Amino acid sequence: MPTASPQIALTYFNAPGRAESVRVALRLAGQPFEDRRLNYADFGALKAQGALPLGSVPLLEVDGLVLTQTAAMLRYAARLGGGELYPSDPLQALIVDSALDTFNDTLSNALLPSLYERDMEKKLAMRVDFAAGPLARACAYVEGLIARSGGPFLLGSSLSIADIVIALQIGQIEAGGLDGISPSMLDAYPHLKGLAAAYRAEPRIAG
Ligand SMILES: N[C@@H](CCC(=O)N[C@@H](CS)C(=O)NCC(=O)O)C(=O)O
Repeated sequence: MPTASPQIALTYFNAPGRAESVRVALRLAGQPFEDRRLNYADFGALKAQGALPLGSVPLLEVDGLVLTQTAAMLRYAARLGGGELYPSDPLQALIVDSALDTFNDTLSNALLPSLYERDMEKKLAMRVDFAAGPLARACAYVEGLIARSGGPFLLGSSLSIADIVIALQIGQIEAGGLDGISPSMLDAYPHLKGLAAAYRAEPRIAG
């Protein structure tokens, strides 16, 4: 049975990747957690031992129970923090989940093969396809959702778990962190750039 103050450990690579949003959401919830960071050898060893239920990370261990799926972890962190980061209204929650899955699931999975590609020429060719296809579609879709609310965040003035995921990924592109993806491609998406800027300026993030 869960306790009032759960013992939590988050396991991921020593990188932002999929886990950074969960780290941020747990911090915003005021929830202490052990931040377990793996190198590739550690990851391989855990996988070989069968310690990763789906063969992947992040993992969230709550009072000894090992769970997977980033989006579920984010919703859990939001509930631990009193629900501020996840709306109770069904339609608002649907919008948050839809944008969250678009960036955390669809986009991350589409990017993954090029992250693993070692041949730079092939990697850059994959990135051209990624930018023109999944990235452009995801950006246009979420741009429209932010425009609908008036921004700066997905639902307007209040930060949600989807904003954390989107802002971290847009921030990576703005910083030139993805080979072959020019930060200037974001000029077509002023609301996404505005969301990332508002996230960085948010006192709970910036402070
Ligand atoms: N649906 C899962 C996907 C997790 C996932 O694909 N994790 C990647 C790292 S970002 C991984 O562990 N890849 C290594 C592998 O599959 O061998 C989630 O959202 O947490």
